[in-house]
Amino acid sequence: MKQHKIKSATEAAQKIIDWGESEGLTTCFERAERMKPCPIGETGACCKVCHMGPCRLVGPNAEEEVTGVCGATVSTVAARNLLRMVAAGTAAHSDHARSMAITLLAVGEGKTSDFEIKDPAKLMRMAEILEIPAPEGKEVKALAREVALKLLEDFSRREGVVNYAKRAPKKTQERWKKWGLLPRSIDREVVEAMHRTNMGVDHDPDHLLLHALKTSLADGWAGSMMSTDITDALFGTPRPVQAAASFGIFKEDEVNLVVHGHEPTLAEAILDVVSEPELIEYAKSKGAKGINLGGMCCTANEVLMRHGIPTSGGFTNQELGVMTGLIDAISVDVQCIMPAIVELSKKFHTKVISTSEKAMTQGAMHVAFDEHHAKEAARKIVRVAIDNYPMRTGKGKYVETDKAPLIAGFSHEYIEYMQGGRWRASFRPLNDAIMAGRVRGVVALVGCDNPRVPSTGLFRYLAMEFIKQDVLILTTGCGANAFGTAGFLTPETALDEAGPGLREVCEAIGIPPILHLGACVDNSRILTIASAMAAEGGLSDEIGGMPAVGIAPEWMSEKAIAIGCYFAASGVPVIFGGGSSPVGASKEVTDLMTRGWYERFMGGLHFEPDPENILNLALDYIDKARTYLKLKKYEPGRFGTERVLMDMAARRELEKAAKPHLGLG
Ligand code: MSK
Repeated sequence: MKQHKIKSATEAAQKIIDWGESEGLTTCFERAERMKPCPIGETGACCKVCHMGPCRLVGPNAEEEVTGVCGATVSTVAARNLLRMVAAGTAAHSDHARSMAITLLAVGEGKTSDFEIKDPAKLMRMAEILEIPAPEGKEVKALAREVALKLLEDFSRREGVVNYAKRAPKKTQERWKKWGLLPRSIDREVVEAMHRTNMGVDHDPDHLLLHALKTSLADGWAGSMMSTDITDALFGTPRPVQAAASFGIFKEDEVNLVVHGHEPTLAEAILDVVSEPELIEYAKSKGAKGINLGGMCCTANEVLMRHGIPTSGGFTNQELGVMTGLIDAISVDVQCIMPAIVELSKKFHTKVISTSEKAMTQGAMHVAFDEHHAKEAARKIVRVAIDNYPMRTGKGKYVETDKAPLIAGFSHEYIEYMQGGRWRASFRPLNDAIMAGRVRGVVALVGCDNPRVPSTGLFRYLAMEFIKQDVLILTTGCGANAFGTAGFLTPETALDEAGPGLREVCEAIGIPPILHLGACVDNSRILTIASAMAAEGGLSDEIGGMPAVGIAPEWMSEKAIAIGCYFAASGVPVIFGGGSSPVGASKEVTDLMTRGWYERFMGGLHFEPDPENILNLALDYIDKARTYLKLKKYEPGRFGTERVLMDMAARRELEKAAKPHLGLG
């Protein structure tokens, strides 16, 4: 019997991969094996910004001796390439944010009746931060309009600073000011990045890299943060919800419709119409018992966080989902959609439906979506899925039993609430737990899953090691999907796997040791949490210096680089795993991004392929931060019998508040 190579650490995914190989089907896993990365481009040593090249800056002493035709050095080229990645990643998150702001404006101006403000309290908080005069006296729609217009200024302001930069701790802002990093507006920084990296403009690696940080801050503290806020205001701020993950979410006797991509607007409209009696009747007329909505990638995270819609997994699961033979239609919006799913879907019965005017896929059917006629498009899509239900051929590998329970929905507001209830919401208990050494530190394990490593495997390995060592994990994006499908997003994971200090904290509050914060755009929630922890006191008074690290172990997207850079500029050491460094050709650039950025911002960006080294480097950063903050030395196993985190009355109140949401009581 043919031995299959392990390509995914998720058992169900591996079963489908094996089956696909035996059927001669092509997936990203097989293509990743066949398509070796270009060794020159991989390390940032290829310059193709003009047509005298592409110039390949290689050789034993390339950094000292080789230049491109124009004289650009390896360091200039590597820094320029990195800046272009950051600009592209920032553009992606922020254009998504622009769509959200435009939707908010449409709601505010009464130009759509398909959406409304579901969380007026969140809108009010945004208005207060944006210093909109007398927000409490305003009608919700009028306020939505003002908030939208104010946030839309962040795209095109010529001078000044993006609105939300003031949400960062003062000291963090001072560092940005000192180094000229305060972003003016999203479009301005992205355009300037493209200008500076055009042939013959900015050649100084350090200067280029500083603009990479400035551009990334426009992503984190403007585009991504406003997207998170607007989405919460429109569709509800997440609170813990129970749901399920993996391919077992598909139902054999129901129409399976999957929402895939990133933008939540259409998915929300689909969710609204999917239970309409006419559509249910229509599904029944085709022989189905009902309509089953599932998610994929980050659109999945959006509807999972707010409504408990189950997820079929992250980026590398998209082709495998089609190969179950059970998806009747997959509606895609923007970002991280493999064009390969269209060809693959032709071998099954699945209909792929593109919906964004920005994102056409050859061979897919297109249903145009816009926020003014959202439900109309949503109904069309649901009907396509229903019409396709009878076309199932029976071909596919359905992993029937594979479905893991999970708890998601940890917005920063809820994390604050769960630590003190409605009236005493704060980050005090978490800060205290870190100060005492119960919780050693916090790691954000985020970002893409990747077919070039056993997909989701690095997430699983690192998460288990960290929680054993009392490190609390925050997760977003496909990392969160990886943990969901692994069954790690339950409070039981804390009981079974966490170190004694972390277990106590998780038990007291009733939370998993890995908190699902949302889609990749919701990494902004981590910035908000870090700022709140700094404001709470007892740890660092800025984001830099916290016992916290960011890790993207399997990254692949330019968006991940933008996220890594905004974390680094905000004061968080970040480690990218999985493969080689995109600036590996230049020691100078590598040194600037690690040592140089750490000296200036207390953050930095490492590329480290070895999982054990990632673990040790992260723990080392955490322990160094503990020493720097003069906190108690972390001692493994020190806690576990005594319970002094909160007094009993406080804990009872917390448990009473948390249990119904967590389904524990
Ligand atoms: S979808 S950017 S593979 S996290 Fe947000 Fe996942 Fe990475 Fe896309």
